[in-house]
Amino acid sequence: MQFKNKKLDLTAPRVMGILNVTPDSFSDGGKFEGRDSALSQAETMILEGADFIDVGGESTRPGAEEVSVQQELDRTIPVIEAINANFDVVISIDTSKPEVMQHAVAAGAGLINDIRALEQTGALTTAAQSGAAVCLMHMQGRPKSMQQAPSYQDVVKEVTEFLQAKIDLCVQAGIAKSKLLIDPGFGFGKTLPHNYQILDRLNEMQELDLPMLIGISRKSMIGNLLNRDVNDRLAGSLAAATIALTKGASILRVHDVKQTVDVVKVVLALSTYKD
Ligand code: 9MG
Repeated sequence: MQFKNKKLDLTAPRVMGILNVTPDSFSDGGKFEGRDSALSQAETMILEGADFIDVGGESTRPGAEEVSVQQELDRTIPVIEAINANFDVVISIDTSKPEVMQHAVAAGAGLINDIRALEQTGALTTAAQSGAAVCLMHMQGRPKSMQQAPSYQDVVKEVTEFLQAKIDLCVQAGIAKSKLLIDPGFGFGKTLPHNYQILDRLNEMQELDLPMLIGISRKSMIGNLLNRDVNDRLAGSLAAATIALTKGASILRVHDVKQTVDVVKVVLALSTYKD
């Protein structure tokens, strides 16, 4: 798959390292706010095997406050420029704001990761004009209130239909299907049972015929199930990542790159050594 000027083969699963340059993200908020600490964390994750670095300047955790365009630009653009100047990795920009998408791609991002699936005014056109790849994620509601009363008849069917409609909109706007990724949006307007139903039936979403990106790392679907604090969710996250891989996930968006790369290698060994 092409990510602006970088190409990555997605026939084997890939790992995306999370780099939140925010003061308030749920797991790593405040840890990598400065350019130097962000660059050093990017380097660590690349050395551990990350093929993507997802740079985010606004927390998307439930209840998070929104930030201004300028704040998001100030947080993300210098970091993207520095990663682009120093490393050969696909940079993803985690944003819903068209202005941030445009500047981020100009600074070196090859993937737009939008949890709002290009719904903000101008986002669809900006993404199409940028030439970057796009990850379309499902969310019911908005981060501030999405966990208040999520409701579905058939969560997998509804998420799949939502993503199909977004794919159609992108293609109509001139974004080639070959530039799209899909993501069911674990934890975004979903209860614990909804999240595990999606994980169990992830393979059904392969009918959309696009690579799937999955973000489960350290989320409350792990913490609430196991009654674990956010820094004690590694084993649960790796178990869920393993299941996601066996059900067709192509990219795992994670905090713990080294351990997740090991999971990918173990899962891949099944096809390598098939008799
Ligand atoms: C930014 N962000 C937080 N969680 C995410 C998830 O599950 N998927 C994607 N694509 N982005 C996410």
